[in-house]
Amino acid sequence: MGAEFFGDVATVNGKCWPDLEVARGKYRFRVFNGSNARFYDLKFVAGGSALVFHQIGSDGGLLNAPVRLNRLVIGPGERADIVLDFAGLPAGSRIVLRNSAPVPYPDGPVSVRRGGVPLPDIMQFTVASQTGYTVPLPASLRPQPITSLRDKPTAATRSMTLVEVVDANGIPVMALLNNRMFGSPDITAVKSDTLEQWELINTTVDAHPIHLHFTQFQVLNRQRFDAGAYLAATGYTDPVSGLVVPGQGNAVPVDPFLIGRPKNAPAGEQGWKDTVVALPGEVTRIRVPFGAEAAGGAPLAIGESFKGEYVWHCHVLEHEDNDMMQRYVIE
Ligand SMILES: [Cu+2]
Repeated sequence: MGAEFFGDVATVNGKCWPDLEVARGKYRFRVFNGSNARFYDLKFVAGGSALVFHQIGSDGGLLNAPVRLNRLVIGPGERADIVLDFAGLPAGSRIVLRNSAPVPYPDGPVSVRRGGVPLPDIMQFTVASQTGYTVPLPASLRPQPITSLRDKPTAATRSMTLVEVVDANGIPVMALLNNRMFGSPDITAVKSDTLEQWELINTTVDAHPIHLHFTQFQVLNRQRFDAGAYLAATGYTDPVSGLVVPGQGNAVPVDPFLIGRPKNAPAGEQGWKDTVVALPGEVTRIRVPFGAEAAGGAPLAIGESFKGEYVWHCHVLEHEDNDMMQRYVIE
């Protein structure tokens, strides 16, 4: 796959290190990570401390209620709507949007070849003297709460693996879903208007923001597992070299390899998502509706049902292009 490219400058709306003058009030920022490979761990730093802000939306719309945060981790392709209140800051205050995410995320460089430079400063806000929008945030953000898919019946639970292919020198050459190349005819078929649980089993050392086309899903939980033992059980690896052979073997259920207990998705992920970060050595469980009627008629983020081919892929550009993208078909 070659190493991911990590640039040494970030742009915000096309500008390098911009400064935004703000009134003393609330601002809604629609944050989208459009970087090819870089994750961000963001804080709004004023006078050495991180400001509290509220997340009000995820990829697919508003959350049920504002979520109080002082940092936001966002992977490529993910979105978050946040509200930051500058009302309590004196005119002339400067707030720097700072990033502390190691790259590759989450553990940083494993070799010079895979190194990424840190990118601590993203942009600045300067507080002006005039008063801005000071109306309090509503306690609830939706007329009806989001339909929880947690206890809805599922038509299938699928083991979906994230796999890295390295050469004999340990240099990454490819990343794959279910150990299949993009052109493989061996794709997942789902039934229209059904709910499925996909278990994103990340056997690699990197985090992957996994994006499904067509639908908006919910993140159920994450749980650690023994990646080495799991990989051995899939038949993905050559028994002599120990290297993953693309196209070989099949995903198996991760249950016998689980470690510890599942962790529920954090509050900022308790909304509609179409991109979810699958951390290394973890299974990330998502509940995916494949059509508007997938939860017995309860309202979903998607309002239509379609059949045909869609794709799911990692949102790290160097991964999806080489070759971490698969078709799936809704029948
Ligand atoms: Cu990836």
